[in-house]
Amino acid sequence: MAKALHPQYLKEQEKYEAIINRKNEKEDSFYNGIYDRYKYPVLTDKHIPLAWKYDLNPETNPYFMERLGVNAVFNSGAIELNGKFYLVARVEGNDRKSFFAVAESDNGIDGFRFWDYPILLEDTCPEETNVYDMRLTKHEDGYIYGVFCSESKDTSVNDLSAAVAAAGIVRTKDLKTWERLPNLKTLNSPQQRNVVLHPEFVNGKYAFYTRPMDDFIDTGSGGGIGFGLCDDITNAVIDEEIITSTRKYHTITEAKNGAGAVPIKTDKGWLHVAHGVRNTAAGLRYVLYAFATSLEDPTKVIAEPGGMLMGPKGEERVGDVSNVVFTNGAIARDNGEVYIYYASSDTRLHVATTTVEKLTDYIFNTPEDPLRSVECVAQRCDYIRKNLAYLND
Ligand code: M1P
Repeated sequence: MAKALHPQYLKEQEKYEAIINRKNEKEDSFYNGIYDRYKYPVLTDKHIPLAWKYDLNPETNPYFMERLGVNAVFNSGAIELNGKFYLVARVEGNDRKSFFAVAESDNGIDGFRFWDYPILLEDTCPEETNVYDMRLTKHEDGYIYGVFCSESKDTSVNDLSAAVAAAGIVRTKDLKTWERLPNLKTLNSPQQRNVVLHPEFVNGKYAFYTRPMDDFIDTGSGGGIGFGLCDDITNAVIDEEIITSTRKYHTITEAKNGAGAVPIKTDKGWLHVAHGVRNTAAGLRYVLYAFATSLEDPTKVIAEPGGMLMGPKGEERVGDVSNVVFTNGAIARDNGEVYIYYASSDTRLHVATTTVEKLTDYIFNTPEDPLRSVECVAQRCDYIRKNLAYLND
């Protein structure tokens, strides 16, 4: 017998299919030679299947009301498996709780469709209130690891908003069955966010990029992106964190920074796309920046261009947390293409495409930040002088 369906369901379902099937295209008006931006976001709240939000039975939902609304879809881990592109997105319900869900596409720039169900993590942490920002690492041990922020209420202080951030760890082989491992322990850092698992063993150990923090929002004495080793991923403990990319005064990383996508291995070094945060009168501003670390010693930064790789543009500037671009996932394909998935203003997810060759050129041949205006002007004048001489030659 045919099911009774609300007429509005049919209209909304049509709109949903139109969003999923919308072709994306490069944004012509944008050019910097480093990467391409795209006209449409790849994931938004409109990509959420109707069955996640509405009771579809007209008898129990005669007005076809959203019962479990979704507010935003943003920071996503990314991975390519068997030629398909997968995102493990941060989906935030109207209730402010985030969760993870897998979206799949054939080409990585459009057509992302969520699987039927979001990921239901094993409930191993009774104090955990919120989870978000999963980084997906295809590790040489054969597992795909998801490292994410596991947030709990801080009950040690008399402040309703006080929270503690830790790094949660799960692993899978197929993105369908997930095994939860104990949270990472960093003996010298009270809080952790933006933790990324390195894809290879280092000195025979699991290696994590960390972000030592004294507090839930402020990194305090945390000097930048850390790096630590642990023997056993099923009981991951890091006793020493070495700072790799440091925070610097009057730069895009002054307030804090954090590892983003899993680093990309090249002949010249590991390429990192991370985020930097500075304070402004309008609040924190988050941008992306890039650097490279040595193949022999992944803690050693060997190239770090000055300034940002990407900042929020146009509509990207506005959202639930405005003036933010953030990445926790990129896909580097065997053919050299790189897909950087970045969210804007904690509201929606976009893609920017480039190649390993271009990213390497950008990282190794873009000048460093001289850190003082007078030296920055001298740097720019030197550029202009060379260019004018070249043009007038
Ligand atoms: O709101 C901007 C971002 O804030 C956090 O990043 P960080 O730990 O560097 O401050 C994260 O919670 C991230 O999810 C969010 O996009």
